[in-house]
Amino acid sequence: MASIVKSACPLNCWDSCGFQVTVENDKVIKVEGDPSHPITKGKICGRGRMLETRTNSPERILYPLKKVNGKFEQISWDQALDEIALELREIKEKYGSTAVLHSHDYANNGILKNLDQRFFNAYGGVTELYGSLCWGAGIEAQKWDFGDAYGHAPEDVLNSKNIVVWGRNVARTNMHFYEKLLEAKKKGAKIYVIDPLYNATAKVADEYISVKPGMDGLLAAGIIKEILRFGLEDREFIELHSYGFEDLEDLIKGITLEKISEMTEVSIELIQLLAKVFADKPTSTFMGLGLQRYKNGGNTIRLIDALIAVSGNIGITGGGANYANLQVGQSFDVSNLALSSRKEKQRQFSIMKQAEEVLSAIDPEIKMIVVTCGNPLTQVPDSSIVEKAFSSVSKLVVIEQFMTDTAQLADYILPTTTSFEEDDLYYSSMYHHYVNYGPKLVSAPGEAKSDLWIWTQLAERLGFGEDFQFSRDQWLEMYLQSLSQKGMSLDQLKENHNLELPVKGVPWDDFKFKTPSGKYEFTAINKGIKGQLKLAVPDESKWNNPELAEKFPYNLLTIHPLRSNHSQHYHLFPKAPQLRIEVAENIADAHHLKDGELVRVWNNRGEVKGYLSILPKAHPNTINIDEGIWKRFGGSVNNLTSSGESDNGLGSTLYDCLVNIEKLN
Ligand SMILES: Nc1nc2c(c(=O)[nH]1)N[C@H]1C(S)=C(S)[C@@H](COP(=O)(O)OP(=O)(O)OC[C@H]3O[C@@H](n4cnc5c(=O)[nH]c(N)nc54)[C@H](O)[C@@H]3O)O[C@H]1N2
Ligand SMILES: Nc1nc2c(c(=O)[nH]1)N[C@H]1C(S)=C(S)[C@@H](COP(=O)(O)OP(=O)(O)OC[C@H]3O[C@@H](n4cnc5c(=O)[nH]c(N)nc54)[C@H](O)[C@@H]3O)O[C@H]1N2
Ligand code: SF4
Ligand SMILES: [Mo]
Repeated sequence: MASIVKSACPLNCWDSCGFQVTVENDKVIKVEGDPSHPITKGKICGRGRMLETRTNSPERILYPLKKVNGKFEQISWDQALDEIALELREIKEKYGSTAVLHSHDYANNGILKNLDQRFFNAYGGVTELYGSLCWGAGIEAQKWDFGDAYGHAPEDVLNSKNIVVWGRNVARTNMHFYEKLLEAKKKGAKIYVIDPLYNATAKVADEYISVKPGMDGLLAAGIIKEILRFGLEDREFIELHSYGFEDLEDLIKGITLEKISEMTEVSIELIQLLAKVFADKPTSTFMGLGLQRYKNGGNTIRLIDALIAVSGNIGITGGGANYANLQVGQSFDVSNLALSSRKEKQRQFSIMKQAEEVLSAIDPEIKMIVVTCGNPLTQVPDSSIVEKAFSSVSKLVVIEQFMTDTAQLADYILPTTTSFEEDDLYYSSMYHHYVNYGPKLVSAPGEAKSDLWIWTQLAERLGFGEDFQFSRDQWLEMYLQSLSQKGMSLDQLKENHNLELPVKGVPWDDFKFKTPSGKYEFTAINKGIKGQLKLAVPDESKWNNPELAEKFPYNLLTIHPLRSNHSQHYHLFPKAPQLRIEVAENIADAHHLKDGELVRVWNNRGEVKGYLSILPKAHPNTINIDEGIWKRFGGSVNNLTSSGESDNGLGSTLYDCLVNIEKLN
C-alpha cells in the first residue's frame, strides 16, 4: 500500500521546500510539495521532483569500489574502511594529519552533514578549505557593513513600494520568492530588475536595467551620486547610525555621472530613475550571488549596501539589503559539535585555489584528498588544474552517489545514501527561516551507507569511536540544544515537520549593528585601507586589462541551470544534455552565427564546444553557458573560469571571465 509522508528538500537552494513523498514497498514513487508548508505551500521545482529519479536510478553507486590497475573493482566495506583507516593512520604518523585535504562543498543541506568536521578534527586536524565559490565575497562584504548578513522575512516584501532584484535569477533559482514578487506586483509594487541577461524575472519587471557584467558597484555609486545631488538622502540615518559617510562622499566626487554611464553601459536617465526609486521608500533590494562572483565582488556588494543605507532603506519594514539570511543557520549549535579543541594541527587552502595549493603544498605535501558533498572536477574553477591536482595525490577517496567526473578519478569510492534514506534536518541560510524535518523513508539500495555511518566506522578504526557513539536523534537534539531552551524540541519538529526559527523579520530595526563601531560602516573601521570603498572594476575587463580584452572581447557568465542543481541532475535527463552557448545578438551578428550552429568558446585557460543560441536583449558582448554539465557530456565550463579570489579573499571570480568565440564547421 502506498503511503504519503512529509519530508524536505535537501538541495543547496534558496527555497528549502517541504515535500510530500509517496512511498510504496520500500520505494520512493513520487515527490511533490507539502501544501501545509508555511512558505513553500505545496509548490516545488523539477529538481526536487527529480529526487525520485536520483534515488531510484540504476546508475547509483551501490558498493564500495577500489581502483586496481586503472579499473574499479567492488570490495567489501570492511576492506575499504580498513584500508582507508590504515592509510589515514600512516599519513598522520609519517607526514602529520594536514597531509590530508578535505575537499567539500554543500551539496546536501542536512545538519548532520556537518559531522564531517568533527571527524577530521578528532583525527587531529586536516587541511581544510576556506572561502566560498558561491556567496563568499558578499557575505564578507555585509559583515563589514552591518556586522552580519541578515535578510527580511519573506512576507515583508509585500510591504515594499518598490522592489529591486539585483543580479538574482529569481524565476529560475528562487521560485517561492518569484511567487511573492508576483503577489507584491498585484498589490501595486513596482519591480526593477538589474541584470546583464534578460531573464524570466526581467520579463515581469516594470523596468529592466541591462548592465555591463561586474560594473554594479559603479552603478550603485552613480545612483548614490544622483540621490545626493537631488538631496534625497536619509540624513537622520547617516548622522545617527552610520560611520564613514564623508569617505563615501569623497569617493563619489571623484567620478562624473557621464563616466559612470560609459563604464556601466547604463544610461544617465536610468541611473536617475533608480535614484528616485531608492528614495521613494520603502524600497527593498534582493541581491543575487551572480553579481559578486568577480574580483571586485566584495566592493560591489558594499556599494549596493551603501546605496540602500544612504537612501534610508535599512531596518525598515518593506526595505532591506537582502542577500543571505545567516540568522537561520546561527539558530543551531553547529560549532559546539565540531570538537575544534581536538585539532592538533591545522592548515587552510582557499576553496578557489585548492588545486594550485595541492600542487604546490610542502610541509607536508598532500597525500590524500577526501571529497564529500562536492564534485570539484566540474564545479571548481580552472578545471584543467583541478584535474591535474586531484590526479596527483596518492589516494583520492570520494564519498558519492554517482560516478561523477571527480569520482572517476578516485582510488576509493564509498557509496552514500540519498536524503530519503536517512533522518535529518534541513534549512537554508539564504531565504526563509523555517527548519524542515526529513525522515528516513526507504532502505538504502545495495550497500550504500550514510556519510555519518562512514565517519563512525572510520572513527572506531582510528581509536576515537566514542566521539561518534550517538544515535541520529541524539545528534539532532545536540544541534537543537539552544532552541530547546526556547521551547522548541525535536519531537515537536518531527510531529510538525517544520518549525519557524526565532529570528528577526526586519533585521537592524533597532539600528544596533554588529560592527566594531556599532554603526553601519561605509568605511570598515577595523580593516585599514581595505576597509575603504572603491570604484573598482572586474579583473578581466577593458578598464583593467585592455590587451586581454582585445584578445577576448566577450564576458562569459556561467549561471545556474534551470533543471539541474549544479551537476546533480543533468546526467539523469531522458536525453543527454548538450552544452548551449547563449550569446548576445551583437556577437551573433559580428561572427555571422545562427541558432544551433556548433561553436567553440575559448580563452587562455581552456575551451568548450557547444551549440549556439541567440539571447534576445542580453547585454552586448555577453555570453552565457549554464554551469554543471559533466565532462563526458561536453562540460565543464570551468575549463574557462579563473580560480582568482575576490577583493576580500573569500569569494570566487567565476563570472570575471573574458572569452572569444568562433564557428566550427
Ligand atoms: N535551478 C537552480 N536553482 C538553484 C541552483 C541551481 O543550480 N539550479 N543553485 C542554488 C545555489 S547553490 C545558489 S548559490 C543560488 C544562486 O542563485 P542566483 O544568484 O539567482 O543565481 P546565479 O545563477 O548565480 O546568478 C544569478 C543572476 O546573476 C546575473 N549576473 C551575473 N553577473 C552579473 C553582474 O555582474 N551584475 C548583475 N546585476 N547581475 C549579474 C545573471 O545574469 C543571473 O541572472 O541558486 C540556487 N538555486
Ligand atoms: N562555472 C561555475 N561554477 C560554479 C558555479 C557557477 O555559478 N558557475 N556555482 C558555484 C556554486 S554557487 C556552488 S554552491 C557550487 C556547488 O558545487 P557542488 O556542491 O560541488 O555541486 P553539486 O553538483 O551540487 O554536488 C556535488 C556532488 O555532491 C553529491 N552529493 C549529494 N548529496 C550528497 C551527500 O549527502 N553526501 C555526499 N557525500 N555527497 C553528496 C552529488 O551526487 C554531487 O555529485 O558550484 C560552484 N561552481
Ligand atoms: S531545489 Fe529548491 S525550489 Fe526545488 S524543491 Fe528543492 S528547495 Fe524547492
Ligand atoms: Mo551556491
